[in-house]
Amino acid sequence: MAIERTFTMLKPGVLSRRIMGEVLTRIERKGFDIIAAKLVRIPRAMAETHYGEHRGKPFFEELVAYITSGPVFAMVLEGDESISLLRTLCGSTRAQDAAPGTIRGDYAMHTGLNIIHASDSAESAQREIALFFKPEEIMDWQDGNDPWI
Ligand code: 3AN
Repeated sequence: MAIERTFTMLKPGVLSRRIMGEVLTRIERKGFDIIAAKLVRIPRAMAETHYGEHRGKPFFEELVAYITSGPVFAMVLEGDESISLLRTLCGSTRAQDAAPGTIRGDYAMHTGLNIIHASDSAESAQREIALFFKPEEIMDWQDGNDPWI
């Protein structure tokens, strides 16, 4: 067991398609603790930092344009092995490979519009959490009887 924190954001299409509740339900039902959450209109420079590893790739401009096109819903999730568990729940990056039953598999037709971001490693999670949240915005709550972590 290793309790981890991971960063996730629901991309602009989630808000405009009014499916935030459905996606959040999947995240909560799985058992993650939501320990921070807010709507963010990402400035271009912040988007370029967040997706820095993709700078120069053919889809970079499209990615930055999409992620800055409207508010995202950014969250910090906590739970046992949460980084890899959330990646599994999201499904594959490529729309054609995302299995039905995963969030991307059920809600995304296009790789560039694949509706959710999830950190891919402990290092990315730490960097992304720090980019989006101040320490005081993270609520480390425990309900005292939480069987899920
Ligand atoms: P993931 O988000 O699954 O970690 P990354 O880090 O490879 O995948 O890609 C970041 C984001 O860039 C993806 N969520 C997707 O929106 C976009 N993206 C990745 N590969 C492509 C591609 N071949 N064409 C268009 N967009 C892409």
